[in-house]
Amino acid sequence: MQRSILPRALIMKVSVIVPTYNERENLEELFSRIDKALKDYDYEIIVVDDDSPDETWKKAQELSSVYPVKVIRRINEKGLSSAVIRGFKEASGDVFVVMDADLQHPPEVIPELLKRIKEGADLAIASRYVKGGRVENWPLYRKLISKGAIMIARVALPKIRSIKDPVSGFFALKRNVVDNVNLNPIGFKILLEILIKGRYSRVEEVPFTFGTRLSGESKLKGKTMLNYLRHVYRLMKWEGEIDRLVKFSIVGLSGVAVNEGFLWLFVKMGIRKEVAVLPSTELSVINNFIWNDLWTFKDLRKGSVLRRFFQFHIAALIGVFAQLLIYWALLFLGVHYLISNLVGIGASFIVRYIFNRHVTWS
Ligand SMILES: Nc1nc2c(ncn2[C@@H]2O[C@H](COP(=O)(O)OP(=O)(O)OP(=O)(O)O)[C@@H](O)[C@H]2O)c(=O)[nH]1
Ligand SMILES: [Mg+2]
Repeated sequence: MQRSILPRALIMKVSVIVPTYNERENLEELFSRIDKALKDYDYEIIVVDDDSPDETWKKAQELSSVYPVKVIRRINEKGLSSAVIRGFKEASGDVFVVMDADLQHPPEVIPELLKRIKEGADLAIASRYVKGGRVENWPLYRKLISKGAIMIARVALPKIRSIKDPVSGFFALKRNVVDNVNLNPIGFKILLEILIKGRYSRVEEVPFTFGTRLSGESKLKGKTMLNYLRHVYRLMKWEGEIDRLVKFSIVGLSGVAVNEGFLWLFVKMGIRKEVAVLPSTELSVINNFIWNDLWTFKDLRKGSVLRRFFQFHIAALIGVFAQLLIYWALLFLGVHYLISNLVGIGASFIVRYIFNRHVTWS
């Protein structure tokens, strides 16, 4: 349908937000391809440039005589996420699209993202990791780092565990997902921030091929994994997941006390030490289950308590296996047995927490 014959109010306006830093060479092709892709839409492009030395902002201003481009030149601020957040503030559309300037995000995918939004999604992610999506020309190590980073986020933040590419830089969203939401500009994965703090109910992923950079240089290469982990940690805190971990640890410690106490009691009662450890351990598991169910995960109780009780035992068993595996492996590598055991206990704690958080109280 031609936009000219539709009443304006019926057409959704799209704001394409493009953060840039030294992307002068890419703008012309980027704008022309966006323009083609969005020929059926009322749209604007918001370029947020951090005073690029190659004068990207100037080039964008020049091109604004040909395309509907609004240029924000930030002088004293830097950072990808804060640039996107600034773009949200400047945008006048009902739907926002966020994408890179270097054509690794093909503009031809935008109509599919918008289609999903029109069909009811609040957020549509162009995804490298759903069926049909892929990354071009990445060496194995970069793929592994990317996948590993995503896995960490999905495990640490259960809210987004079903999303395959929660760190994509290419996505579309309804304006109200982020309207009046206080997004933190520190992390550079703005989508992660939106997925945790935004207001939405339906998210969809659209496959796309993440291409090779057309021109210019990568800016994020030097950014460390540590930065990313800090971001995930902050979001865990925000979600209350850190509080949960702390509660789970306290309950675990109470379990140690229960275990030791009953072991002492049973031995005093004349039960053989080799045997007394079994009921005392089971009593500590029961103790831990009760407190975790009533306290740590009280907001996540669903269905039958027996099912949870059973799954909690499975978690405990997996924990024991993990502990022994690590213990024996480290012993084999020549590590001191007490250190080996400590690392094993740590591993057991982590697997038990993950299993319980994602299965028992999911
Ligand atoms: N405004 C602004 N834009 C930035 C900043 N850092 C990166 N960008 C832009 O954000 C987008 C993504 O950055 P890239 O360097 O392409 O990151 P990448 O795609 O992970 O890395 P490559 O695969 O090497 O390209 C590009 O459009 C950059 O120009 C920044 O500090 N401020
Ligand atoms: Mg890039």
